[in-house]
Amino acid sequence: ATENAPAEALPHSAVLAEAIVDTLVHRIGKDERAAKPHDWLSATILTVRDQVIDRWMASTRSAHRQGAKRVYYLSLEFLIGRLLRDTLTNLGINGEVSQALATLGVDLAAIEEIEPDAALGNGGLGRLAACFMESLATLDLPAYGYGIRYVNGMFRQRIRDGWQQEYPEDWLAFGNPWEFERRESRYHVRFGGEVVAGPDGRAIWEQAERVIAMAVDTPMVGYRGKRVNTLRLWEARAVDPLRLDAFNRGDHVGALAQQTRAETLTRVLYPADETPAGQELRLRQEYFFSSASLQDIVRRHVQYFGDIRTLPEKAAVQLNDTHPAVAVAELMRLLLDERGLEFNEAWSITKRTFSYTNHTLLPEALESWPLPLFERLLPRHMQLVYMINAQLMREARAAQLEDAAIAAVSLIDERGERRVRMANLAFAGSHSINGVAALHTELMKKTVFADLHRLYPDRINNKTNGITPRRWLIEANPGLTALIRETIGDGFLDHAEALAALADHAGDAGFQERFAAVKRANKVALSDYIREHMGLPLDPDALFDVQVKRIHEYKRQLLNIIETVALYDQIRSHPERDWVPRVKLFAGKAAPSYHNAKLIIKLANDVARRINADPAVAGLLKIVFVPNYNVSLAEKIMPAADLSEQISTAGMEASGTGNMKLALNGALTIGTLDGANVEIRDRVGEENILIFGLTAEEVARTKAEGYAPRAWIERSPELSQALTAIASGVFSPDDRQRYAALIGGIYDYDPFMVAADFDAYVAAQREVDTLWREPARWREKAIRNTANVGWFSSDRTIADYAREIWKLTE
Ligand code: 26R
Repeated sequence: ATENAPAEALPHSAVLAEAIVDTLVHRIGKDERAAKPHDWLSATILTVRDQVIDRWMASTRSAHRQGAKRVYYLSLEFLIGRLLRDTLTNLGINGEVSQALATLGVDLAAIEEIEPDAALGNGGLGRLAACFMESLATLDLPAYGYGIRYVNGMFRQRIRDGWQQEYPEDWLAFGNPWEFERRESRYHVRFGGEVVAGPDGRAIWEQAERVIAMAVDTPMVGYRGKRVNTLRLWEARAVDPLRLDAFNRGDHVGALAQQTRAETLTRVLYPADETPAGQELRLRQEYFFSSASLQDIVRRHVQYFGDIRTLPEKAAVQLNDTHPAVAVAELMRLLLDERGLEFNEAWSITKRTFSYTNHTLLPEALESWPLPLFERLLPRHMQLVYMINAQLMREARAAQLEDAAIAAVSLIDERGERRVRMANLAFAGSHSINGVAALHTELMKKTVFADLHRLYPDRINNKTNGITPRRWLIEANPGLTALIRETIGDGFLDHAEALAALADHAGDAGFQERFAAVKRANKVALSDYIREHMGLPLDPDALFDVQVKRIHEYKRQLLNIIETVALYDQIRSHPERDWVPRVKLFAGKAAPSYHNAKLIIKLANDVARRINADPAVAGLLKIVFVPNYNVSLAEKIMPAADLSEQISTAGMEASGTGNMKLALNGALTIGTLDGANVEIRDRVGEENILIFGLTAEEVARTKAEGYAPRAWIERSPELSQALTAIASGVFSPDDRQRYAALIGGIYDYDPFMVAADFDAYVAAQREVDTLWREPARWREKAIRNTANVGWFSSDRTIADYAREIWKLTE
């Protein structure tokens, strides 16, 4: 009956319902009765996607028409998560789609929940790239993200007997309805071979192995659907997928060898953060996507603007850490060898085009490649690195740097086995080098980049990280969003800093009640999830104390676990005291090769097993390690947290972004003066955050003066007892030696200053208890956290990049 009615006469949801069924039938090939949940998911995504495409093409056309400068964000990682809810929110069609599906007997929330996460990243750096893509579109800035389409993203973590086990994450198993293969956008990427001199003296790179990079595009929708940008991920394909001669000889495997080798390139994400992979495949991945991206950028520029020399006016290429740093040498190659420019002009174009973000100061995370490997894989780039280095050395001499400083700025590390330093290459080839929080940027100037900073004092600048409030407030916490809208209106939806108006209500008892009710509902929802998935019941009225992030020694999950053991001891010894019921929640993945990180996971689980089963603390203390932390799980945890653990050794966490997500959702932070915690304190006010421990300067000084952890341990009975208990096997009766070395390391080395900070941490935790017993005070502080962290919106971060680095806006 509706068939001939004009579309306008129908409610939107009815039109949508028809469109979804039409998609289901004609593009998926199923009818309503045969459709499985995944078919409904695909049909819904494809239908929604249709609404995105017009805006997407309009966005591309308008950038072209205006001759706009474009941003290119090169990142080996994009930790996107799910896209359906995000897209519905940003298009403002959540309600309609939900209604449309309801008329078809389908629950939107249920199909949202089966969308796999696009987990093409490890942690902070990859998630930042995803938040940036969303904010770039929201701010209506023309931008492309460039990366790799890993067939297997971040591994799936299972906990078996308390140990982490890794399984491949098959996010493409049901296909990926968001993406578009661009079969026409292909480039050759070369490896190996040799460089010979051409007749005109130009370098010719020949006899190289070739691989094809094919573009696969995903639309990135901004809030209010203003703009749709492109995330372009490269897939590796063989030049000759099938060697028919070999096949016909009966060598069926050999005939496909090239295809297999090519596919290996974009098969898996390296699951290590902070410790460099070091293998050849990693360097191949880096060059593969850098080369394809730069070829694409140069092609687009020349096609639109005709002259390669205007590239820096029309393209800003941001390097997300050093992972794409080889792009500096690749652009030089394209300019010299393919466009015929002279070195000086090419070098000037390169420096004006690139900028580089540093995300870590940990020495072990600074990438460098053995020179023989680099030379064998990229012989032409090796020459270019030497040419760039010669120029750099001349400038260093001219600036009268002493020999030690010259050795430090060199692109080649000459100490021991010679290596190419990717951070120095990225620095030398960029006009801007930024840190990700104020403290981190200052430390960059004083430590790793001290000498490069002396040589080029105008380059280092700060851009404090941010998070997108769409995913991390509006979508993750609809209850809080609704409450805020009722209270201060809708302004904060478009300008996160308008959340500040909430502060006027922080002391209002009625508002506090409602704020607390939202938090409680979120805690019930998380408890339901944990009961369903782990069989563990939690008390939603307990204090939810969460530490969720990659497992790493510098992040000090161990400090938290040791404090938990000490607390357990205290509760048992003083059962008459007024203990605050707590749930200590941990989640996070360890790099598969990171022994101590995996042992810390096992310890958390061993401690949980013992404590959760002890009637002496029942109702007072529960420990839970939630498996497989990812973006979707974070969306459930952030809104349900009361206390946010940000307890890294001062000076080691570049920024942190989970700290921002938790504060935005009304958790109080217990933390060190590290990374962006410093700026969070500045904004929420000292009285609304619990800061403890050594400062970065004090850490450095204590170490310089000969830190002796054993002495600190002996002075702290609580710490001694907890360490002894763990080391002697109280929590590991099946293997009493399990933690002997881990704990022994704290006595003898303790590079992460667990012993030095322990007592201060315990004191801060007892202050948390005191506050919690006064709900009005706690709630007021929680509200002030939400009110005061709008500045940490990635919209603000991106606006700063756009103005100060990319020069897109005034
Ligand atoms: C070299 C290679 C193995 C590698 C090293 C480090 C691969 C990945 C990483 C991840 C690092 C650089 C990372 O994620 N850093 C985090 O970046 C976040 C976003 O800026 C910060 O908030 C966070 O503090 C920092 O650890």
